[in-house]
Amino acid sequence: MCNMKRSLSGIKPTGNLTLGNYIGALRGFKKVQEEYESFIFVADLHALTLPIDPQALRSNTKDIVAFYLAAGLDVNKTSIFLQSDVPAHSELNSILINYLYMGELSRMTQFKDKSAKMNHEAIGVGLFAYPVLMCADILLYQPDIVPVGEDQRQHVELCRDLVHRFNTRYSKEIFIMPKAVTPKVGARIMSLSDPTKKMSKSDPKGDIFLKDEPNVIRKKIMSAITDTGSDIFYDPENKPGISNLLQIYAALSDISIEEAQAKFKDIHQYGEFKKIVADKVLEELVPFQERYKEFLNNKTINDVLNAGKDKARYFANKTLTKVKKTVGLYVHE
Ligand code: ATP
Ligand code: LTN
Repeated sequence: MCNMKRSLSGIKPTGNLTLGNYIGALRGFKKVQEEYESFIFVADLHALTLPIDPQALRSNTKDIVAFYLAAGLDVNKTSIFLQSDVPAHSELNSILINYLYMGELSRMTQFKDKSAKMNHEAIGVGLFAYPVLMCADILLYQPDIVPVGEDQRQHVELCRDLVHRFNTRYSKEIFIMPKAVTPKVGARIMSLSDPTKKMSKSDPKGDIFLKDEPNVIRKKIMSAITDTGSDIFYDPENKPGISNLLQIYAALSDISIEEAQAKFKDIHQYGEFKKIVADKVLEELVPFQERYKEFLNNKTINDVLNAGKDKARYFANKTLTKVKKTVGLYVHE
C-alpha cells in the first residue's frame, strides 16, 4: 500500500440516484481520487434497513457501479466494491455496536426522519443501528477524509466521537480520526417541488433522477417551484426555490454562489433563468448518461467488483485483526 492519504465513501442502493446524490457526493469522488488513495463502495447492507424488493436492490447496486464508472472513477486509483463482499464490515459492526450508546443513536436526524412515520413497535433494529455499521465502513479503511453531502455529516461526527472513545479506552491510536468533507457548493440540494426539503431518492417528489430522459429533466426544472418576485439572487430563507436552482447552477459550473449570482444579475425572468439552469444540467448529465449506459452493457462491472473486493478485503482485514487483538479477542493463525 502506498503512503498517500486515504479517502472512503459510499452510496446506498435504495433507489434511483438523484441530482442531489450526484452533486453532493458522486461528482466529487473523481477529484478526490487524484489526491487520495480512494475506496468507494456500494452500501448494499445499508439498503436492507428499510424494506426493499430483492430485484430492485440487485439492479440498483449494478446501476451505482455503472454510475461510479460514468462519473470518472478510475479503477487504478479507486477501489470500487460492495459492502456485502467484505465480511469485515459486518464483523467490525458486531464489535463497535458495544461502544455506541442508545442515546446518541436516537439523536441521529436520519433515524428520526425515517422512523417518524413508522409505528414505534415496528422500527427495525437495523435502521436504529445504521450509524454503527457506517462507523465500521469508515474505520476499516483508516481514511483521512469521508466525502459526503451535508446530511451525512452528523454520522461522521458520531464516528469521530467513537474514534476518540475507542482510542482513549485502549490508550492507543487504533483508528485514525476521519473528517467529513462536503462540497463547498451543493452539499444540500433541495427538492424541486418543495425547496425547503432535501432532494432524496426515497422521497421522489421533486427529484431529478440521473436516469431521467433529458426532456423530463428539462420539464422538471422548468416547473420547479419558485418564489414571488423576478430577480435572481441567493436568499435560501425567503427565496428557497431560486436559491436552490442557483446552487445547482453554481455547483455544476464549478463557481461560487456569488459568481453565479453576478452572472444572472441582468435577468429578471424566472423562465429565462430556469432555461439556462436546465441547459447546464443537461450539458453535464447527457454525456454522463451515455457513459453510464455503456458501462452497464459492457460487462466490466463484475471485473471491477472482483478487483475492488480483493483490495478492500486485504485492507479491511488488517484493521479488523488489529481491533480484535486490541479488545482481547484471541487471534490465532
Ligand atoms: P435515502 O433517501 O435513501 O436516504 P439519499 O438520497 O439521502 O437516500 P444516500 O445514499 O443516503 O442518498 O446518499 C448518498 C450520498 O449523497 C451521501 O453522501 C449524501 O450525503 C449525498 N446526498 C444525498 N442527498 C443529497 C442532496 N439532496 N444534496 C446533496 N447531497 C446529497
Ligand atoms: N450513510 C450513507 C451511506 C454510507 C456511507 C458510509 C457514506 C454508508 N456507509 C460510509 C460514507 C461513508 C448515506 O446514507 N448516504
